[in-house]
Amino acid sequence: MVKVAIALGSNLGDRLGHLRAGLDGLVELGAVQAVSGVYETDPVGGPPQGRYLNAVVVVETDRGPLDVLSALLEIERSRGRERTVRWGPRTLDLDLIVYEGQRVDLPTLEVPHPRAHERGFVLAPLAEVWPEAPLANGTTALEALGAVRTSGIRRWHGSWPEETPNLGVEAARWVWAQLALFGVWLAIVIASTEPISSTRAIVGSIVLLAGIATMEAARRALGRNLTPYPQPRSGTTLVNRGIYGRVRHPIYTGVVSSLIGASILAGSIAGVVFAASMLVFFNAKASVEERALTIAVPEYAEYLDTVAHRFLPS
Ligand code: A4P
Ligand code: MG
Repeated sequence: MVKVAIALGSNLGDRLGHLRAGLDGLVELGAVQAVSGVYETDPVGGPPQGRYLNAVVVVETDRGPLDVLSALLEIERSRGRERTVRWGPRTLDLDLIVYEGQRVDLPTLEVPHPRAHERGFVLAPLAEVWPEAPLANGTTALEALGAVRTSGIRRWHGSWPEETPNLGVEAARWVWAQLALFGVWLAIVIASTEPISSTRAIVGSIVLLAGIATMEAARRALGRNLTPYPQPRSGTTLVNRGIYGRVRHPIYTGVVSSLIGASILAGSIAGVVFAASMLVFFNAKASVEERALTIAVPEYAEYLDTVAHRFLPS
């Protein structure tokens, strides 16, 4: 039995579904020894394309290297893999990274993989499950990982073969940070409140009510999908109806509008400025949320193209 490392990658369609199907196929090769966590990685090389999900699986097999390669190509084909552009987007890519104790240098197969030691998206998951894996440049996976850039690589929590990848403790940190910002806003408003004119009272009331109405419309459309965390609930479905057909994050629009309205009513200019600047925070939170949603609900990728704006319709 020989230990082999196989790298999995997908950036088209149901990325997680493709990785899971890849793993199911690899079980046929022998005994699965280890499965890395799932990593979301910025694309390297090729044309502009979406982010990848990458992982590495270690298998003990009695098959030869060429036999392993043909099994990998067969699994890729079963997931509708098409080769049109070099390093282009793909439903499923399976690369043989290491075949323990053997080097192969053929036109159809090079092992260890000739570029693995330069690529963070292979090294991060490989070092997790097989840090001593011997690479083409003579280093181990862990050594090579120390020498490459790892920005643009995010490890998701959870065991991806069974669970939806999640943000771990980061999800709760976003909610705590949001509560802290609400507290700061309130303290600012209390410290800077001034009497206001009747015109300002009307404007403030309109902005506050518009904010509340927006939040309510969003709450109704979301139903049981509603959560304060940037991590979707399990079983979340795509909501693209109602207000979600106009903007992707109407609750944040509603929150900020309500806080601005309340600040106007309190006569706090500083409160208005602080509430408006909270959009920077909500923009960052929405970006993490969208990454989590695109993994959990693959159709969200298309929704991102269809509904172009996060907070305000154009
Ligand atoms: N082939 C030769 N050696 C191998 C090997 N060790 N494993 C031959 C698998 N195949 C190997 O494969 C073309 C031919 O390479 C196969 O028919 C086989 O006979 P391919 O799958 O069309 O090529 P590829 O995988 O696109 O290219 P390459 O160069 O093996 O992969 P790279 O360099 O890893 O680039 N960015 C992110 N973030 N994540 C990714 O997963 N992947 C690539 C592919 C580019 N950018 C990426 C990712
Ligand atoms: Mg490949």
